[in-house]
Amino acid sequence: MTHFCHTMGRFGFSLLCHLTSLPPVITASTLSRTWSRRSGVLAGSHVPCQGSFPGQTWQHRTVITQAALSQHIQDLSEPEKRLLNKLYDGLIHRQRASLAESITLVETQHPRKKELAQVLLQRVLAHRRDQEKLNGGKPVAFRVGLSGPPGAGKSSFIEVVGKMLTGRGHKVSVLAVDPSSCTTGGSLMGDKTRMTELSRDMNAFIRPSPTSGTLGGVTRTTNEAIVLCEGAGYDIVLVETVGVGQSEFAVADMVDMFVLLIPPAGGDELQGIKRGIIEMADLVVVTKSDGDLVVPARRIQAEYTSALKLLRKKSKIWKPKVVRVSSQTGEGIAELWAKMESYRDTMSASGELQGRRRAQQKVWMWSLIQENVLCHFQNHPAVREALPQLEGKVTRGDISPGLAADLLLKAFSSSSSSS
Ligand SMILES: Nc1nc2c(ncn2[C@@H]2O[C@H](COP(=O)(O)OP(=O)(O)O)[C@@H](O)[C@H]2O)c(=O)[nH]1
Ligand SMILES: [Mg+2]
Repeated sequence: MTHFCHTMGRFGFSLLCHLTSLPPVITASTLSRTWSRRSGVLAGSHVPCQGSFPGQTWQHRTVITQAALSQHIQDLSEPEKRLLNKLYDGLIHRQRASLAESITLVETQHPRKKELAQVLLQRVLAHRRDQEKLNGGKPVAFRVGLSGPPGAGKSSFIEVVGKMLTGRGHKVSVLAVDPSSCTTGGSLMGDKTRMTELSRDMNAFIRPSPTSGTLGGVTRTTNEAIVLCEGAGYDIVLVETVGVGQSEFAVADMVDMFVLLIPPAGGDELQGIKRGIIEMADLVVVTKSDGDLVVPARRIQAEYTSALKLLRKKSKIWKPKVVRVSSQTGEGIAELWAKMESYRDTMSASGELQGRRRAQQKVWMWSLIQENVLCHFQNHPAVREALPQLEGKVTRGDISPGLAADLLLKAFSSSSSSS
């Protein structure tokens, strides 16, 4: 176990190391067992072993959480404590600089700073729980994901909606998840340019995703940035993502409402929109419904309205709608927001929204575990040693990929549990 924690050297596993003196917890062998159920781990949401804590009571779990955190805090040096206090105080007193600095902390790749970020997040989460209690148990912020092909008009839409909302007294934060940033350094979306007014608004906070790292890393930090924005008093959190790769599915798993924006363009441009993502949408918005584009916008609206009727429903009580707006003329924007509020109120009153959030917490935890475990697996000495030869055999067709994977997992789990 010591070896496991040591080689891991990443957040999560050092926390687990702190926990090892407190039974019962997830151990390396539990994780290895989880790993051996390969298909589940790779399938993400269908992970068979849910890492439950057998025999635990609620109080027991609370004790463990507190013990883990206090153990963590004991390890903090004086300057680290001062830094965390400064960030936390600044954050809950709604200082933008503290929010920006806190997000930088959660985005770091530095192992120690990652741990500090988790301590800060725990404190902010506790603060948010208190706020929710004061709010009668209801969420303090509304999280909305906005996705669509490049050029669909997402940023222009956020600029107009954002300004309308700050004008009504809301505090709006905008987080951008840019999957292209992982490979190209951020070409698709690195534009604050369409949000010129919003970026000058003192009641708005705009933050692009970091320009390096894996999609898993970027989505982790987005999830954590949402918590920080809420802690800093932003009651509306908009998450913009380009409909490329898996990022839109990741965003759909971190928001209360997922909105798909579609431009009034012809077949080719819409080909890239995946059926799966239309199923995830709680609302479809046809953008740029102005001037010559009104006619094609109406046609697309009709097409999507009939397409939605054939798709699997995501919610028991909410029927996804297709609306038309123009960020240029402002037409349909206020009505659209009214629909989004009605969604929030309906889903919240039925408890479905809270249920979705609970499920998302679990998805989030598992994506962290996957990110960490995969990294550990790839860096494991036994795996590194066996990998080149087995990869060669698989590509030559000497052995099946399934057998190679089993052999690698065996090498990994046997040396993990013996260490
Ligand atoms: N006619 C019209 N053009 C728009 C509208 N909204 C955005 N655009 C244009 O569409 C292009 C892409 O907009 P942008 O907001 O950057 O799209 P994003 O890539 O989805 O964020 C820009 O040239 C905008 O000026 C609109 O409501 N009407
Ligand atoms: Mg954009």
